[in-house]
Formats: sequence, structure tokens, C-alpha cells
Amino acid sequence: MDRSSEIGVVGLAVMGQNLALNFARNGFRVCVYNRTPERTEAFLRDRVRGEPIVPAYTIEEFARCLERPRRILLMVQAGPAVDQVIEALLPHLEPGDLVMDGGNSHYADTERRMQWLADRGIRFLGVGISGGEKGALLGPSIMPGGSPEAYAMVEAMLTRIAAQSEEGPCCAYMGRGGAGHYVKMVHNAIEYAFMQGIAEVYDFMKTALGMPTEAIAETFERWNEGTLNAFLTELAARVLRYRDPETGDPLVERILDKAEQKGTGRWAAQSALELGVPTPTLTVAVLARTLSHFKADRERIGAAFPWPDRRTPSSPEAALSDLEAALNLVVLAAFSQGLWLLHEASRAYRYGTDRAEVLRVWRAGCIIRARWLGFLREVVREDPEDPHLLFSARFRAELQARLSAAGRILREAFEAGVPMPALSTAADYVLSMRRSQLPANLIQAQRDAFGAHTYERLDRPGVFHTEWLD
Ligand code: NBP
Repeated sequence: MDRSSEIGVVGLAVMGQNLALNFARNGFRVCVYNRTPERTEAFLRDRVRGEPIVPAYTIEEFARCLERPRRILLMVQAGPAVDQVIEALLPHLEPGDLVMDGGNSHYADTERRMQWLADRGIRFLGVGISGGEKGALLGPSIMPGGSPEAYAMVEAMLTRIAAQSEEGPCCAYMGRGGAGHYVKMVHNAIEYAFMQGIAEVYDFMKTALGMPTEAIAETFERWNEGTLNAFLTELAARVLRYRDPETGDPLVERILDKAEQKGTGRWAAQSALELGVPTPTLTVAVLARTLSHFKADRERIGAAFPWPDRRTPSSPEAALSDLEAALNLVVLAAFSQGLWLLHEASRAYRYGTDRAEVLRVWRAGCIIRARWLGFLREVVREDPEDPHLLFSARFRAELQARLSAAGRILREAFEAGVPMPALSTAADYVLSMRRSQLPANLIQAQRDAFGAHTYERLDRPGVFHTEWLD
């Protein structure tokens, strides 16, 4: 088996197993290694059915079984495990070999590892992979970043195992340095916002409209036929339809209302703050998950803070139509903010990311795949250098058509005590970005009054300070 495998996969949890099978089913010879040998044995016994996959039980054996230059994909837990695996691999690698990290690593860690390995002549790619376990097996969306030479070593393999859309394989070079993991992080931030938007309209249907879970599922199914056609819309409907085998009730209604997170949404919010890019809808989706954790506090406060929690709007049919428009607004605002963040990050970190290519790669295979992506790509291509989708007349028209509906929903939601942070921030984002004059003049005057921070004037150039309190 020496030197015969075209690709090596380290880490055989769900993602690694399915990617190894995906490579093998596309005709590539694969060598697999996992720290705990029992997992490798179970994989070969339970899942490998004649595919060209060979196991290695030591790192030495693993390095030996790969064609030179080696191509290795790490699918281990993000964080210190990636460094530990690289440490273990290093003595067995040679200049020219390529290591890819396919996990959800932080883009700054990816840049550090890239430098670390470059000093030893070894190439490194940070590869964002989306699609969950099913996507990994049947065709994920793949976002590789690093040097173009490193990408050229695996382009044919990655584009072969990726999801295929009418616009080509859902894998493309995302740019230099940590671009691949940065793009995946923004993907996840948009995913958080989309899911938060879905959760809010579900809450509105349940609380303000009093709809049973089945009817809410049916509504998502109907919306999935239109502009909201998306993996997450369909998934919401399917999850809402699922009945608990034990009780016969919709399982979702038996699930504790605390949402978990693994970090990519928070990293995106942190990066946006560092770069000075406003991404309110992406950020509030992270905060909403954090707030959900304070269940006991919410129960205590809620008991002492009465508010009408059920109020059917005068026309439930009209409310549903407005709600569909409102969710579209959340989705469009989330993409708009995410793409602005990508534009600024690409400029600040010199990634050279082509956002039209990003949108093409998100077209299929990934969690945020949605009908809107084709339109968004056309908008970005109108002028790829524009940071904002909001500069596009076509994009503005889509928002304008939905903003009033969002306002009506927000008024009803307030009356019914339904918090809608993603929708509120989406509407606020559009309203703020269309205002040539914001009240920041008063903030600046106060800053100057208490801290002599100075201000600029509208009517003449220069920097001014006033003794406001004399
Ligand atoms: P996990 O994130 O659960 O990681 C488990 C794997 O990491 C096992 O193979 C484990 O080996 C290995 N590992 C750990 Br933990 N510490 C290690 C160490 N110090 N040295 C060597 N190996 C170590 O697996 P996953 O859910 O398949 O995800 C893999 C990566 O892909 C993660 O970064 C994840 O965020 C990302 N991702 C996951 C999904 C998804 O849907 N799950 C989607 C997209 C991306 P062991 O068997 O010896 O414990």
C-alpha cells in the first residue's frame, strides 16, 4: 500500500468518514487515520464497501501510504487538536507536501499555521466545508483559501467531490491566507441570522396568530415554493412536522428553548467589530442564542412582568403575507451585511476574494443555499468593487417592496410581546443606511462637551472644539 493513496484524511468522526467515502466514490484512492484506532476499525467494518480506502494505524504508516507530494485533509475538532495533529505529522512530511484543514478553524489560526508550515516548505490550505454530514458524503460546498499553487494541487479533487449546481461545482478558490475559513465564518454568521429570522416568524405565528405547529409547517412549505426557497426553510418545515414517537406531539414543542453555538457566529461578530463593519443582524443572531440561555431568569422576570402574549391581528391572512415579506427582508439584510464584511475583510487582509464566486459556491451543498443566491450574484457582478448591495437599484427595489410589511409585523409583534431582534435590526439597517443624516451629530457634540474629543462641521472643513459648559 506504500505511496499509492492520492489523498489522506485524518479524523474519522462524521465529517471525516463521509468525506473519505466521497473521495473514494469519486475514484480517488484514500488513506485514513484516526487517533483512536477503534474508530478507524468501526469505519472500515460498518461503512466501507469495496471503496478504495486503506487504513493507517500510526502517523508514520499514514505518511508512507501517500503519493508524493502528499495531500492531506485534516477533519479533526477545531482548536488545539489541529496543532497537535500537525505537530505529529511534521516529522514525516517533506517540502512540497500539502496539508488542508477542513474544520471550522479561526482564520487567524489558519494564517499562523500557514506561516508555521511555510517555514518548513510545506503548503497549507484553510478549507471551509459546509453541508453537514450529508453534504460531506454527497457533495458539500467547499471554500479553500491559501496560496494559488497549493490550491492547484487539489483543485481537480475538490471540485469533483463538491456539490454541483447549474453554475458549476460548488468549490472555488476563495483567496489568499485565511480567506477560506473567513468565508466559511461569514457563511455561518448568515446561517445564524437566517435561522434566527425563521425562529422569529415561527414565534409570531405561534404566539401572535395562535397557529398550531402543523399549520406553521405548512406555511414554511408554501414559502419554500417562492422567493424563500432555501434549505433552511425546507428544514424548518420538516422539523416542525416531525412527531415525537413517545408522545405523538410535534417534537419541536418538547425541546428546551436554549440554543447552542460553537463559535463561528461569535467570531464573525468580533471580526466585524474589529474591522468597523456594521453587521447588526448577524450579531444579534448570536446575542439571541446567548440570551436564550437565561431560561430561569426569563421565567422569573416574565412572571413579574405581565404583557399580552396573544393578540390575533385583525387579518391573519394579511399578517402571513407580511411575515413572508419580513423573513425575506431578514435574509436579504443578512446577505447584504455578510457580503459587506467580506469586502472589507478581503481589503484589510489582502485576500483577493471574489464575492461573485463565493455566492456561486454557496449555490448548492451548503446550509445557506437559497433561491436568492442567483439574484445576489447578479447584483454583485453589476459592480464587483461596490461594498454594498444597497448601491444596486435592483437590490433596493427588493428591500423597498418588503420594508413596510416588516414595519407592520414589528408593530403587531410589539403588541403581542414577541421579540423579533433579527427583523428589527434588518429593518433598522435598511432605514439607517438610507439616511444621509443620522443623529450622530449630537453624540459627537456630547463627546466633545465631556471629553474634548473635538468634532467636524457640516459647513466648513477642519477640526473644532467648543467649551460647551462655560
Ligand atoms: P469533531 O469536531 O467532533 O472532532 C472529532 C475528531 O477529532 C475525531 O476524529 C477525534 O479523534 C479528533 N481529535 C480530537 Br477531538 N482531538 C484530537 C487530537 N488531539 N489529535 C488527533 N485527533 C483528535 O468531528 P466532526 O463533527 O466530524 O467535525 C470535524 C471538523 O469539521 C470540525 O472542525 C467541525 O467544526 C467541522 N465541521 C463539522 C460539521 C458537522 O456538521 N459536524 C460541518 C462542517 C464543519 P478521536 O476519535 O481519537 O477522538
